[in-house]
Order: sequence, then C-alpha cells, then structure tokens
Amino acid sequence: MEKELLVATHNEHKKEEIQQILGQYFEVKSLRDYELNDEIVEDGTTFHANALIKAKYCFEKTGIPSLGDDSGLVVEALGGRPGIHSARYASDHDFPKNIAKVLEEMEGETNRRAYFVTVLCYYSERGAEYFEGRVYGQLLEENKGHQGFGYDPIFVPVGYEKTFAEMLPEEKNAISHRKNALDAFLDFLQP
Ligand code: ITT
Repeated sequence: MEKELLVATHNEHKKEEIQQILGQYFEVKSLRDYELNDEIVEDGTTFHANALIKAKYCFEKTGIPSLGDDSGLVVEALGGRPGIHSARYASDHDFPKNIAKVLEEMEGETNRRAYFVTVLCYYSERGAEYFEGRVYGQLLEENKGHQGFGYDPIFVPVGYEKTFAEMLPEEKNAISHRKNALDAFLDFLQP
C-alpha cells in the first residue's frame, strides 16, 4: 500500500487530478476523507505563504504528509494583480465579474503579457518544500470559449491561438501551471 498524501482541498476534482499524476507514489486523500471541515484561513500575502498555511494545517491536524496549493493570474501591466486575490478580485468566485474587472483595468493597454502560477507546499516531518509551475500567455480583450473556469476565457498560452477555455480539459491539463508544479514535485519524489 502506498503512503498517504493529504491534499488541502475540498474540491474532489482537484483530488482526482492529483491522484492521476501522483498515483504511483501516494494514495491521495482530501480534507473530506479526514473530516476536516474547518475553513482554513488563507491570509498570507504571497502564494507561498498561502500554500504553506494549508499544508501545515493539514499536517498538524493529521500527521500525514500534506500538500497545499495556491494559484492565480499574474498580469504584468497590472503590477502582478489580481495575483493572490484572483478568486475574489471583484467578487468571491464570480468568474464573469472577476474577468470584467481585469478587462476594464486593461482597457487600452498594449502589454497583454500574463501568466498563471501554482505554488505547491509539501509539508512532512521534514518541514516545508515548495514547488512552482507557470504558464505564460497573453490576455485577450474579450471572452472566448466555455471550457475550464476562472480566467480561462481570456488567456491564450504562448504557442497557441486559442484560449484555455477553447481547449479540451486534457489539452489544458497537459500544459497548465498546475501540471508544471506537480511535475516539479514529481522530480523531487523521484529517487
Ligand atoms: P480552492 O482554494 O478552494 O482549492 P480556488 O478556486 O480558490 O479553490 P486556486 O487557488 O487554484 O483555487 O485558484 C485561485 C483563483 O485563480 C481561481 O479562483 C481562478 O480565478 C484563478 N485560477 C487558478 N487556476 C486557474 C486556471 O487553471 N484557469 C483559470 N483561472 C485559474
């Protein structure tokens, strides 16, 4: 039986995605599997701090090696916003409103460079280790596509002519920031 890994999410979809990638190393568990129902307060000021808060909370509650993650969209011309505020930029997990706010702030801006980032924190008996993944691209001036979530309809990754929201999940998941961060974690796990 593989070692357990507790992933600091209530999102079963995230758990499945991680299980698929890390399945040969870990049996992946979610907060729900451990009945950890408290809201974890993510009040860090960086992606790293928030990933640490989640992973450390889980490890301290259970003693099981834990993985916390924090992701967001970083826009060069906006000085890095929405950044750690991506999920609540205009309104909590209201993706159309959050996109509208970014597009409004980007009106007339010719530098459309942006990237998605994921920071993972692996917390075990040995303390915290961090892994980061990015995907670079350009922001459109309007929404295109209906797949995915968050800022996908306005983000075109480098080397493509369609948005993340116009890609099939497999296509996006093969090049995403989350995938790149998990690959970095895999490299670390490899003997
Ligand atoms: P949990 O913290 O509950 O896991 P979340 O939605 O807040 O869910 P993330 O930290 O992964 O999770 O992402 C924060 C926000 O960043 C998310 O709500 C989106 O607005 C944006 N984001 C992250 N990854 C994205 C992606 O692949 N495509 C589009 N937007 C993304």
